[in-house]
This record gives sequence, structure tokens and C-alpha cells, in this order.
Amino acid sequence: MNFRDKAITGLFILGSTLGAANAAEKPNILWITSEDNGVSWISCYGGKNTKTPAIDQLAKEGFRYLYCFDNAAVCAPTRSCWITGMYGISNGTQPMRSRNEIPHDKIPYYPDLLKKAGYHTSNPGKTDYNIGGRDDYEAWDLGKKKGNGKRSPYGWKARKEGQPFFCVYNTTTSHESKAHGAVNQVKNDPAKMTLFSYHPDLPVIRKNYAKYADAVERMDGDVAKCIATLKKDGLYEDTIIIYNSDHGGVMARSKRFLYASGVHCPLIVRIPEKYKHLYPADKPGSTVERLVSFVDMPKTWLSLAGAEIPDTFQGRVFLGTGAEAEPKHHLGFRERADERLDHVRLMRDKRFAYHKNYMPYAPAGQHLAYLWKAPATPAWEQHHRDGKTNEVTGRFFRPRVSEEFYDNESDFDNVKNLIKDPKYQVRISELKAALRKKQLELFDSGLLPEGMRMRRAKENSMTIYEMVRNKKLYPLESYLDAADKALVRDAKNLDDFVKAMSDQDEGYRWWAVVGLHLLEKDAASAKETLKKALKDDCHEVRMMAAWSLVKLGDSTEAMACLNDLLFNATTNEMMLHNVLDWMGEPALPLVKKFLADGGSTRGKYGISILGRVGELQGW
Ligand SMILES: [Ca+2]
Repeated sequence: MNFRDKAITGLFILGSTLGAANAAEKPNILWITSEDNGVSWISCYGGKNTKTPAIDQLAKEGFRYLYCFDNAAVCAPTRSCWITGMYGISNGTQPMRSRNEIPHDKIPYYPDLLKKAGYHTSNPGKTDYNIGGRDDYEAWDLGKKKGNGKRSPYGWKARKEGQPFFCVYNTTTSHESKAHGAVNQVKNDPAKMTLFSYHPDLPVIRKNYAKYADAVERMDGDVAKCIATLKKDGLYEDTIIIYNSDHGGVMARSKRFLYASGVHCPLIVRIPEKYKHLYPADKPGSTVERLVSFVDMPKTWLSLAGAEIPDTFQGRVFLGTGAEAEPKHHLGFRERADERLDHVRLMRDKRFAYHKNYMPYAPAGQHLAYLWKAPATPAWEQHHRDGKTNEVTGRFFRPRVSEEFYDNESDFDNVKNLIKDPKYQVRISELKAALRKKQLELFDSGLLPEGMRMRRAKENSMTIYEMVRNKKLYPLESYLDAADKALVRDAKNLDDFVKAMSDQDEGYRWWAVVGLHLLEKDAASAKETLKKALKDDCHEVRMMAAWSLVKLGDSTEAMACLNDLLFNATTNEMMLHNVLDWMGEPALPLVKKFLADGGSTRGKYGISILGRVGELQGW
């Protein structure tokens, strides 16, 4: 071997040694997620209804984040956000559920990048990414569908010897479905349950809480088992463990909703001593005050793994040597959940929360088949129908105001709307401005109703992601202005609405008809415009115009229009059924006819919207 060869060999050895050292430095990452339990169900967060010793122990050995919030408040859009690192509203994947396509050549999934960084990636459990055009499991080295037979839920076991791993362990034991069904056999004492102030104190509600508390405690057992397995495999001191829930909940008005009980989640990170340079506070056992949004998580995992981070990742790295500046605010979004339409945006900081209701004419607590499977929900609703709820416990079932504002420090239950309180106007303006800025930055795709948004993307052979980034097809700034004008319910805007009802863009006509609708009696002089709108090309506009006319006491043509949409086909059946339910009594003859004609009483998750209307009427 000559000198040159020796030098090359030496370099090679040096190189591989460095490589090995780098590999050894790459921490394993175990991401434990549980379902549907907000901070109130975890004892180290002060939850009074449950004991969660495994999670509490992890907090003692790790770092407990006090201000961690989900962006979507419900499963599928949350998981879309996690897998892509993008807010669902930014790529059109926010409705629960949908499988809208995104440009997969532009938007990688975070395990793709972890793999490139040398990691073994596994997620043998739930995916629910809510995205079309790509198989959920395809991104993982070990997913659910690959291979045969029963698989270990602990994906790290499938890695190659010495390979760093990233593993998701998702326990479904505390999923909402575990609060469904009979509530008589419960381990926890119903009398000892602490109820949210918006729930009436009824025996069945207490029992349902106890049933869910049992489920959360079993979930904690799953966490204990997962950690014990990791220890048994000799990996505990080589692995960063993250624990959090996938959104808040559960018990009606938490999961799916942007109130604190729906978005405020536990987040605990345990970092082994050997990686102590990554500690977010002085020592294990501390709490961390940094605000964390769920969208920050995948980006942070990439950073911890030393992987490439493309600019499609919209969060901020919250931990480790690559940590970015703490965000001041957190954005949350709510749109369709199963068969029920809604549209809300949340902008909050650690303490204060501003909510904008883009569909305030619908109550938050509209019947949703899946949510009604927990006995507490129908019991609460019946209590309301019986006239027994008060201002706090009945508000869920009433139409909403356009804006809400809460002080979460004194009002975690979000029952005292301070939107008009002079003391908070500066803070409210700040959050409103932050919301608008973020909506523009993200290309918030929600400013056209879902059906209209999908049609427009399809007509232009685009994904929603692409459509909303085209200013001609989606003039977001003007849509935000049009929506704000509609939501403010100010009669001085009437002429503007009437004018906008002739706009060529159905998007402006939509916000104009919403504006007219919300003006109620103040829109009486616009009846002719509304009647003309009964023949609008856009069915969403027709429906809202019809409902508005009915409210103004001018029903004949309006009901004929709805009859036509219901029996001679419509481009947006889901919205039509929602509108007929929101209308209440005036729509009953149409619903009766629909059911008598054999209209379906079955929906995807139980009774259909109109089936339920019929059920309440005893038909
Ligand atoms: Ca969930």
C-alpha cells in the first residue's frame, strides 16, 4: 500500500467513524399519542376525574408543557396537519372527513424525510390523514397494512440493528367511542366527577363522565405498558419520549370545537440524560411555558432527527438546538364535522382567545349522529328541549353571535363571552389582526363554502391547494372583507349586499346573502333581491335566500325553491339538509314529505339529519 492508498484508507476509516458517531448521536424518538383527552383528564395537569400515574411519572422525569394547543380539535384534520406539517386550511384538508388531494410532489410527509435521515419509521396503528392521492401507510417503513398477521404495536422492534428509530404509538383506548353505550357499569364514582360548568348536573351525565374517566385510566395503562416495553428493550435512556393527546375532549362541546376543552392538550417530553443539551428547561420535572401548536410538532421531530425541513412545514421548531422563536399566537380552525357544517376560526395566545363564527346562524350544538352516541349528549339536549337549561348550560343549542372572546385564565370553560367588554378591545383587535394576517399567509381555503370550493378546484383541474394560491380564482383578501361585512350585521351594509348579489362570482354572492340573512328584519327591503336569488345558478345562494325569505315571512316562493332543490336534485345536498334542519318549524312539511317519499333516515354515522328531524317529531 503506497502513501496515497494509506491516506485514502485513513480518510475512509475516519469518515465511517464519524458516520457511526453521528448515527449514535441521533436520538430515537417515540411519539405516544392518545385519543380525545384534553388537559382536564390528566392528573398532572390538575384533572380531578382521573388518575394517570404513568403520564404523571413521565412528567416527573420530563418536561410538562403548559400551553399546547391542537389546530383542528378533531381527529382527521389534526392528523393531516401532523403528517404534512401544514395547517389543513392551507391545503384544503380541513373538513372531517374528506380525502381531498394535495400535490404530493410538493408536499412530503415527515416520515419521508426521517427515512432520508437514516431513521426507521413506524406507525403500526392509526393514520387517518384525511388526504387523497397517497396511501396513508406508504410513508412508513412499518405501517399497518404491510406484512401479515398480528403485528407488535411497538414499531421500533422492526428496525435494523443499531438503526435510530422514530415510532408512533397511538392508543385508541380513550377514544370518544369508549364513552358510547350504557353507563351503568362504571369503576369511577359518578358522584365524584367534576363537570364542566356548561353541562347540567344530571345523573346520566355524571355516569358518562365516570365511564370516560375509566377509559382514560385504561389509556394510561397503555402508556405504562409501552414505556415498560421500551425499558425492557434497553432503549429508555436512548429515546426521547413525547406524550400528547390528538385533540381535546371528550364529552359534548369539547372535541370538534375550538373552546379550550377542545384544543388545550397535554404535552410531555422526556429527554434522556445523554441528550441533556436538548432540555427545554433547567432540569427534568419542570414545566415549560412555551406556546406549542400541533403544527409545530412534525417540524420539531425533523429538527431533532437532523433531517431536511422543506418550507412546506408551517410550524416552528419548539425544542432542541434548532428551536425557533416562540410564536405569539395559535390558530385553530373548525369546519364540517361528519354531516354537519360549521366554520369557525380561533386566534389565541396563552390566555386570551378570539373566535370568529362564519356560520353563526347554526348553533354549535347542532345534532351530530356520532356525538349523540354518548348518552350525556342526548340527555343534555333533552334537558334543553324541556326548557330546563339556563344561560350557561343552554347556550350550546342556540344560534351564535359572530364573535366570541374568552379569558382562559379565569374561564377555561369559555362560558363568559367578553367580546363587548371595553377592557379587552385592544387585545381583541390584536387577535383579529393576527388572525387575518395568518389567514392570508396560509391561503385559508375556508372562505368559500366547501361545496363551492370543491367545484371551483375541479372546474379548473386543480387541487384546492393550487386553486387558493391563484388570486384570480380565489381573491382571499376580498373574500375576508366580504365575510367580515356580512358577520357584522350592520344595516348600513344593506345596499352593498344588494349590489353584490349581482356579482359574477358566486363567492361574493354567498357572503352577500349571508349578510342579508344575518340582518334579519333589517333586510326586508331586499326581498325582491332575495326572490331573484331563488333562481341563482349557485344552489348555496338559493338555499340561504330561501331561508332568509321564510324568516321575513315571505314563504311561498322560498318553499317552492327548497322543494325543487330537495326533490329535483341539488349540487349541495349536504348543505340543503343542514339548512332545512336549521330552519326549524317552517321546514317540517318538506322534511315530512321527504321521509314519506322514502328519503333516507340513515347517515354514515347513524341517523341522518332529516331522519333525526322526523324522529323528534315522532314520525
Ligand atoms: Ca381523536
